[in-house]
This record gives sequence, structure tokens and C-alpha cells, in this order.
Amino acid sequence: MALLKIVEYPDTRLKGLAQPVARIDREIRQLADDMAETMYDAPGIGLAAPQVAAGQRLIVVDVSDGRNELLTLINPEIIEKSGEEEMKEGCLSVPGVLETVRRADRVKVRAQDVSGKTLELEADGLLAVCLQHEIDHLNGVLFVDHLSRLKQNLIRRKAEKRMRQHG
Ligand code: K1U
Ligand code: ZN
Repeated sequence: MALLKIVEYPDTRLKGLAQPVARIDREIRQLADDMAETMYDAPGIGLAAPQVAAGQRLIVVDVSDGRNELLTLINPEIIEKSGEEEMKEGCLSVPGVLETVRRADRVKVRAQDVSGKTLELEADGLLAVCLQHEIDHLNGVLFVDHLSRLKQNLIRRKAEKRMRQHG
């Protein structure tokens, strides 16, 4: 297992469209293991492959209190969503920023697990929000893209200053 470097906003690698995983092989399982280790170490409740500069449709999520309910989802897609809720979100790729985002409060997600089996998962609350946040990453969308243009500009300036100071 290995800790991976997390790409930070406004890096353009966060804006691309991740590609479907065609074959679930040892390399993808290794990437999933490394992403889980990186997420737990950060610490975070989710991580998407583009955040570690990998362009595949793969996410890991664990919103449990015990940090022992890891979900590894390959080619995840939202097949149903309903309701609306607002929640404060952060992002490991946008350190130091917490903002309220409005999203669906229930989602149904279809994905493959690491053995290639198709699964469907219904979620609400924090898990629903986290799944939407991570699947957004696969489509090059960041939580800041859901905010007003004014807030986006402030966050971009703060991130650029941070980049200049920390490299
Ligand atoms: O994708 C990411 O950048 C991970 C992000 C996910 C997320 C957070 C909040 C709402 C929706 C999605 C994070 O995990 S930020 C860190 C965080 O929220 C956290 C860290 C430690 C304990 C609990 C939460
Ligand atoms: Zn994020």
C-alpha cells in the first residue's frame, strides 16, 4: 500500500472527465487500496481517482464513525435522485475551505465492486452527499462549482495565494 499525493485546486487535472474502467485488474485494485489508505490518512470521508491524478472512474467512501465501512465503487453512476438538502462540504483538493452546498438528499447509485459485481446502493444524509461529491469529481466538477461566482473567485484567489506560498 502507498500514500498518494492529492492534487490541489486549481490544478487542471481536476477538471477532466475520468474514463470508464474497462477491466478490473490487479492495477485497479492496487489503486483502490492506495486511495483508501490516502483517504484514511488525510483524513477524509471520500476520495475520487482524479484527486490522485488517476483518470479512471473509481471512488472510495467511508462515512462511518468507526472508519470501518469502506465502499470502493468502480464506474459509479447516479440512477435516481430526489429531495434537496444543504450541507457544509469540504474537499481534500481545496484545503481550508468549507462551504454550504445544495444537493439531492437521496440517491440511488449503480456501480461495480472490486470483484466486478454490479451493485445498487440507496443512500441519504451524509453518504448521499459524499457520493454526489465524489461522482462530481469523476466529471471534473468541484464543490466550488456549485457556489456563486463571487465565492468561486474568492476561493480561487485564496488557492492561488496558497500555491505561491507553498509551491
Ligand atoms: O472528495 C474529497 O475531497 C473528500 C471530502 C469529501 C466530502 C466532505 C464533506 C462533504 C462531502 C464530501 C472530505 O472528506 S473533506 C474532509 C472531511 O469532510 C472529514 C474529514 C475527517 C472527518 C470527517 C470529515
Ligand atoms: Zn472533493
